[in-house]
Amino acid sequence: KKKKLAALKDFRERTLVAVKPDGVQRRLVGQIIQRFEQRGFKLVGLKMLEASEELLSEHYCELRMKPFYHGLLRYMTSGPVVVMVWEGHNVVQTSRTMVGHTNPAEAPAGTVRGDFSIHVSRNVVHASDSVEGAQREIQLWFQEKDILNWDCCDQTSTGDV
Ligand code: IDP
Repeated sequence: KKKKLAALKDFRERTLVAVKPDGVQRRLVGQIIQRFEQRGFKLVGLKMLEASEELLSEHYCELRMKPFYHGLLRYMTSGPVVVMVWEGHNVVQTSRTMVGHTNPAEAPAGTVRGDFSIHVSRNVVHASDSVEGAQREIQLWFQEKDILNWDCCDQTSTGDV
């Protein structure tokens, strides 16, 4: 029973992925969502918003002293973002691999940044970098009620149809 519970928890790992303003403006939202769906992850939260400076300063609190910090905030407030919560086995680490290196020049082809971007200041997408970081970011961007648990139709009885 314990083993079953641990396995269940493992499949419930969650991460925060965001399409940044340049990704929205370049109509890349669909392709980015498609990659995560196709890989096998489960979309449990999704919204579009213009992020406030207050929210972004919390989100990027560890970067406050970096020389690019103010430029980063200007970038992230230059248009709406699409923020998502994805769930599944090892989703944090696998998402980072799918997104690629922070600097697109070092991101291999096949990754989101490697396929869609050329400069670190416009790198299209965000993905949490640790399980703890993901929990913090999900709490920051989402209310618990807006994260939805759902079952796949092929695991649901159709006897009542
Ligand atoms: P990550 O997004 O890959 O986790 P972080 O180091 O946490 O990378 O940086 C957050 C974001 O800040 C990056 O995704 C990128 O948009 C921006 N950034 C990082 N380094 C630079 C830089 O040297 N110049 C401009 N922007 C940067």
